[in-house]
Amino acid sequence: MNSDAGSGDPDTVLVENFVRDGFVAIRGAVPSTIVEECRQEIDDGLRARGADPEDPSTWTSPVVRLACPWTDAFARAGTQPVLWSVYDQLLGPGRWRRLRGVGGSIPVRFPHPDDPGDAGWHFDGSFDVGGELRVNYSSRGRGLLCLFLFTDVTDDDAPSEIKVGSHMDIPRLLVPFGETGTSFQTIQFPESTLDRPSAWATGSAGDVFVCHPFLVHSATWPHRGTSPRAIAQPGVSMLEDFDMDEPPRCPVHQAIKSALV
Ligand SMILES: O=C(O)CCC(=O)C(=O)O
Repeated sequence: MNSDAGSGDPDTVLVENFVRDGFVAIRGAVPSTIVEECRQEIDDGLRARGADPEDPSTWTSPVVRLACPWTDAFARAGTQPVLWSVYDQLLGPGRWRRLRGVGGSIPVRFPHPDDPGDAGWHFDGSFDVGGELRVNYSSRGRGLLCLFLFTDVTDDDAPSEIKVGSHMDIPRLLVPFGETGTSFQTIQFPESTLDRPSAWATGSAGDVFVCHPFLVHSATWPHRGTSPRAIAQPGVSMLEDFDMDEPPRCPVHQAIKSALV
């Protein structure tokens, strides 16, 4: 399964694929020179944590999670016009928070036999209540999840696994929790969601998977490749929340509303 652009008007295909599958892969979104600068900084961050990307003898843990640096290189990565244009298409111009960076965390996964302890089906929390990350049926605060590949990722390199179309199952699961929502960690997914086909976030460094905030995904293990895998996974925040009593104003809103019909 994939959501790469197909034939037809590219913008229409992108939106159709996104609403159907819950994600689109924007290949080559970040130019390789910028990826390389970001990678140097990721490598520095790993060395500071005792894991030298060039020295397998230091890969003593299956995952090292770095905070994504707020540097010029990551600002250039996160502000690529092709990405901002996709965010405009999916969320509406002027309705999302323009960050001068990528943000979020970068789980770097290493060839290693152990369970990393953080692989499990989930979608990401969207708003904070007293230190608890919560989610509600209108995706308060969160417009998108993005997966920025900062290394090439093959099937062997512990790619993130995505349940295709799972974003359509979530609004109904969340309705009973009302506006206040619930902790994102307490959601139990029905078998029908976990039986959905999988796609894997594989591709080249610089590719970005732009995902619906309700897309169910998981880390995978073990990493069977030969070098560390780095995928940043920031959210795109909303300036104005989706109003479920109003007609849909963008494809993310449209998908949530149609899942509630
Ligand atoms: O590292 C990955 O492949 C995904 C991790 C993830 O989804 C998370 O930490 O929320």
